[in-house]
Amino acid sequence: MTAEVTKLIHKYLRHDKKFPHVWCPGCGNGIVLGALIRAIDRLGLSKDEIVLASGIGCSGRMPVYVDFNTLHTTHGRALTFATGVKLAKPSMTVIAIMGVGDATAIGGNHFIHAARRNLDLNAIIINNQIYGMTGGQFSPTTPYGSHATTSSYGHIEHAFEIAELAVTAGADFVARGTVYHGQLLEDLMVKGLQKRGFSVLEVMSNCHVQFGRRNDMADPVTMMKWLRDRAVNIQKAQEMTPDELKDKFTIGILADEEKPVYTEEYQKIRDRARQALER
Ligand SMILES: Cc1ncc(C[n+]2csc(CCOP(=O)(O)OP(=O)(O)O)c2C)c(N)n1
Repeated sequence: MTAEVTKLIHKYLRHDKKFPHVWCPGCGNGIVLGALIRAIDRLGLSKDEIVLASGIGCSGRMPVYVDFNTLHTTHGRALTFATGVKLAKPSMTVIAIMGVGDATAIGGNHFIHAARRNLDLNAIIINNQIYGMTGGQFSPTTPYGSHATTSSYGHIEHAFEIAELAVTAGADFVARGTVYHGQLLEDLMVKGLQKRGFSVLEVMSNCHVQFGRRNDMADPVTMMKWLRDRAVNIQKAQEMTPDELKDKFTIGILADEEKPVYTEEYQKIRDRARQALER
């Protein structure tokens, strides 16, 4: 381990209290956590300025391990808690880390409405194609035809494309990365954290234990190669035909807009209401 990594571990992780972690060996969640703390370190944000909120799931364990202000809440409700924190403490950098069930099944409505409102929040969604923690039930991103404990004869539903959904719902900043492309992931996190407004980062990740094992990719390397081979840079995708893009997904920045931010508009309303009462 390099001195730099050791420094980051001691600075940002609750390594002496909360480890060992619950994640399976080779889980992509560790890569997401690494990219997140490197991004925060690059931005020079103080640990006290950051709130990391989660729901329930393997990804939901992340706040347990980091030495920020942390909230480990109920399944599907990471964004609701994050919204409350941001409205009460607008100076905080508030990040919600979610699994696909958390963000797009039980929490799906919260997700699209947070995007529509353009709250100044950072949503990081770990898309591992499955419900990891509860044993591999299919999720809203399980690919058509693949296998899960609840679709053992092949999945007959079609998957959400989370980043595209976020763009359509109105998020100011939307990006997609993978756990294979580590440096890009870190750079996208830096950009998202710097952005005012709702920023969404979808991270294509590997759950080789619950998803890969049932789909001929039982080890992390095979799953990461599967992600690598399907990922297409968003600029390159513009020159490709729909046929060439079949079964691929784009990585990079999908949207970077500047709309009025809810948290700031809300403050203006409060000021106007106060002035009206004083008149
Ligand atoms: C209200 C409620 N419903 C269901 C559950 C059971 N449950 C816990 S985690 C989870 C899904 C986990 O999948 P995901 O959100 O994709 O996260 P992952 O574990 O894959 O990171 C479910 C259904 C729960 N804890 N609370």
